[in-house]
Amino acid sequence: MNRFAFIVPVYRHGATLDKVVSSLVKFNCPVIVVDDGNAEEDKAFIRHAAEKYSCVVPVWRDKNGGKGKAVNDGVRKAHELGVTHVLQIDSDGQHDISRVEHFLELSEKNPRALICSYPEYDESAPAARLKARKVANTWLNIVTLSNEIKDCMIGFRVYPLEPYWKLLKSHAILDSHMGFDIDILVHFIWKGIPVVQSPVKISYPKDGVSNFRVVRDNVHISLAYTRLCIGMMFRSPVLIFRAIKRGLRKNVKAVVQ
Ligand SMILES: Nc1nc2c(ncn2[C@@H]2O[C@H](COP(=O)(O)OP(=O)(O)OP(=O)(O)O)[C@@H](O)[C@H]2O)c(=O)[nH]1
Ligand SMILES: [Mg+2]
Repeated sequence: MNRFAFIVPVYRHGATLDKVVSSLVKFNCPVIVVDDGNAEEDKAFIRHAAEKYSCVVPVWRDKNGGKGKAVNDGVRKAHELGVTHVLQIDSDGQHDISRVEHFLELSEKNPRALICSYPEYDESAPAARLKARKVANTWLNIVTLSNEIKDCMIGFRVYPLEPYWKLLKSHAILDSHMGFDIDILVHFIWKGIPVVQSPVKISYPKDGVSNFRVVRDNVHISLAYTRLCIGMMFRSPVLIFRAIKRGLRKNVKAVVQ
């Protein structure tokens, strides 16, 4: 049996935190809420959640460091708590929380795997964000030499803790901001961790707060992919070998059918 915790990083999303946490309480798992150096107003929402729900474990970061640093601090806390798997969910309430149960079940069935969501957008999604995502996903195919992963940037995922912890201990360079979700996914794939994918609906509420900064975050994503391209070159023999194996498996399946 997996032992789960949730990790909810928070930056300027205090107002939507209660909605997210209140839907997670029924799973009877620790909900690690990471304050990423918020202003007092948002810190107060986190304090309030910790008082209201006994499952909330707050983690306080002095300064804002970016989603990557916040999630990694959440993983350190999860390790202290002795859990085996963490489900990371954003605090802005954009992810369809009704999918949590299904993702936990997928993780129970595939304990070694990273359970990775891919977004199903409605008409509220900004067109520029969708285009940027397509570009980022193309680069994912390049640095993994595979076209099997549908999305590289979504936050809604269940990570097995052991490989995540090893990655942190190995001091692998992981982006602190918007490149983080890409970086961590690619490192898991390079390590040969199986990835199970399932969709999650994403909505952009009209009054929603986005921390996305076009220049800063695109620079972070570009730098992350530059590093990953270099990493891919060193790993290319293994990645090519895996790609050939995958191709052969597909051919065998085609013959059997
Ligand atoms: N962007 C960002 N998010 C942070 C930071 N620290 C913690 N977070 C949390 O990380 C999650 C993702 O942040 P969002 O700003 O929603 O990023 P996103 O969902 O990729 O971008 P949008 O498509 O604009 O919503 C949220 O729960 C944030 O509160 C930070 O410094 N920057
Ligand atoms: Mg968001």
